[in-house]
Amino acid sequence: MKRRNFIKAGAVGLASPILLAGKKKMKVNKNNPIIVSTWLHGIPANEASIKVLKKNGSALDAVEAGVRVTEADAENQSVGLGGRPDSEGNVTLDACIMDSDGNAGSVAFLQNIKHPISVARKVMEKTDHVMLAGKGALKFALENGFKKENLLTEQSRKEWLEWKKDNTIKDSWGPNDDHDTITSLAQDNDGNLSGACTTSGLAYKLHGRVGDSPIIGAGMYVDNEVGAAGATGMGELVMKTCGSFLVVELMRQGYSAMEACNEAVDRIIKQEGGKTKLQVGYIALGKDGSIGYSSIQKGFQYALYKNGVNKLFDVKSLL
Ligand code: SD4
Repeated sequence: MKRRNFIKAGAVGLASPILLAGKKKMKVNKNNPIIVSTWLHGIPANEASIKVLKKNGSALDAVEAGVRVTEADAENQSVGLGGRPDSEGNVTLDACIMDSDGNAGSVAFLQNIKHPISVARKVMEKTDHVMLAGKGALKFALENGFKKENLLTEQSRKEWLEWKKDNTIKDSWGPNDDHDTITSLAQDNDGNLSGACTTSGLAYKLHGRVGDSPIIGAGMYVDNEVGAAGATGMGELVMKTCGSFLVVELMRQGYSAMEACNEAVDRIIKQEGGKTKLQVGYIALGKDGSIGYSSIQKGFQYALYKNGVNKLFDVKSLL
């Protein structure tokens, strides 16, 4: 392209309605705290977050307190303690957190620490890095006062041994219906947004596999001017479409929280050739207090705290 044409094309781009829409100032929801979290375990997580927000706490403290409840729940086999192990019997955890100033922290492939979300927060607050992984993340956690514990419960160990009897990685690795990562998004009294995401990832994954959940912009993303979004489901599909960033960016361009979630799910379906058996679900929380949610398959649920009520909702799937 000749330089003059290039400049002309650039000028047309700048004047496009999409970009102008992106400059629109959004109404800010204040003094009306909102929390939206994935799945049924979002209900007790929201309860813990509400306590923080009712005391005028920050959205950041709220989401951390919320997902810590899920991480500590040994009955929950998708997050923290009691999480299903990888194919070799190791519980490996992924988590990320992001605040209203655009700060972010994350840990990936972390073992033997019950609260990866709090390690992620420490990475955000105590280092110049965003992400620590594996042995380095564990070393950092131990140096910062976290205790090493066995996270493989008897129940999860038994199920893994059963799985090992008649499954090989090749024929069975992939999605199952029992993976329920928690992503939680909150807006505090000041209207500020934050988000947290934590998981043990796909059950019986290959040793070393990291999903979308610790990746800023994939598993979760916050832009305090516009909104926040988070994901659950098959992480590979979320990573390949930069899912949570996409949802927030679409909101910046003028899409509603709901339209943005639907478009991000639709993007995955298109990329998969129009049909897939895999599941991905998104939740979104707009700066104006609006809510969005969407999923590929039936079965996705989200827990919403708004106007003093904490309630579980079913999501109508796109496929
Ligand atoms: C992952 N996204 O590791 C996670 C799994 C998940 O609900 O979300 N399960 O791919």
